[in-house]
Amino acid sequence: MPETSAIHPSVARFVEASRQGSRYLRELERKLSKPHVVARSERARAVLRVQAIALSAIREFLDSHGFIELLPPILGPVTDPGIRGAGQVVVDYYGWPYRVMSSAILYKQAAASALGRIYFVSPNVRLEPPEAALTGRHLAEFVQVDVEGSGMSYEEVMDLVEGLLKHVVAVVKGEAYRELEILGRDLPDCSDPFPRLTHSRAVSMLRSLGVDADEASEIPWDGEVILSGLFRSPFFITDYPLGSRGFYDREDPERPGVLRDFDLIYPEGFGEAASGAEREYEYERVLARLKASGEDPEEYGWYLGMLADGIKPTAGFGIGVERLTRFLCGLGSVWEARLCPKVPGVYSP
Ligand code: ASN
Repeated sequence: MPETSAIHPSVARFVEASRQGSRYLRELERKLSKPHVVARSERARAVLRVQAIALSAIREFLDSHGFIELLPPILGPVTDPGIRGAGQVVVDYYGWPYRVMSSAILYKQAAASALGRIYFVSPNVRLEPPEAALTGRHLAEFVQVDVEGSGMSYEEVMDLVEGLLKHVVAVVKGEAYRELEILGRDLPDCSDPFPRLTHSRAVSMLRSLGVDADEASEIPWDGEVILSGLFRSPFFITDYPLGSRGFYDREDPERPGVLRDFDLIYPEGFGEAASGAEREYEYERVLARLKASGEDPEEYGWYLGMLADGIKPTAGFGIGVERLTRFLCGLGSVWEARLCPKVPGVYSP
């Protein structure tokens, strides 16, 4: 285990409180039933102001790097299945079963192939399992800034998201110092290059701490918090194993079984910030990956049709806005980063 001082006290307090399980959740449900009261507090107003400043810093950064903002898709015949077991929301769209976007990944590939560098500020819905309410970092409804560029490598995308986060932290430190003071948040220094470690290195680090982690799978949620607590600055985990992520993360042609992808992780126990990758874009390869991940290619008609026509290779990432807010403000749980949060399994307006 890391020294406890490396985990931010508010994360440690949340972990402690959430041990009460359903008692904690009932208490939360009571609180969330009155959003007008919660939002009146000085603390909530400071959090939402930091979020607004961060969001405009993100737009400023991406716009100045040649990305154009597109309006996000909300509904579609199919959506991202690579969401770690979370359920999708199906609505009746004139008799067709349509999905509420769990992520805009399929549309990002279409858009970046045609337009070059694009982003969506994209609302996503994922019916996470109820136990995700106790991780402090899951909401059933959240917003991610979903970025994609054609012809980019995943190394270039990591440089981009690193630059973006550094910019946001600098702007927030400069423009929101009063809010950070109200929140008692002393943001860690993010100016040094972010360390990059491979997935297999991350797994061996966890194992050496006695934490169960598997070479063939994603890093488990609790393992990620522990790893995150070992670092003083954000860091990347790269090169996830084939089968552990969405079918669209590109397999390295020279290293079969290894994906050209990454997660960006916040320090101090705050966990995942962003995930990204180079994409599979060739029809045959995508078809094979879809099938291997248990998806029905029939459902991906427009997408496979697009790939059969041919698209450019693209790469990108998505950064969660509520998780970013949680990190910037030093919040115990991500629910504080929304006016009316949808915490998995918790009834709320
Ligand atoms: N936005 C992520 C990405 O670009 C995908 C996701 O949200 N599942 O890789």
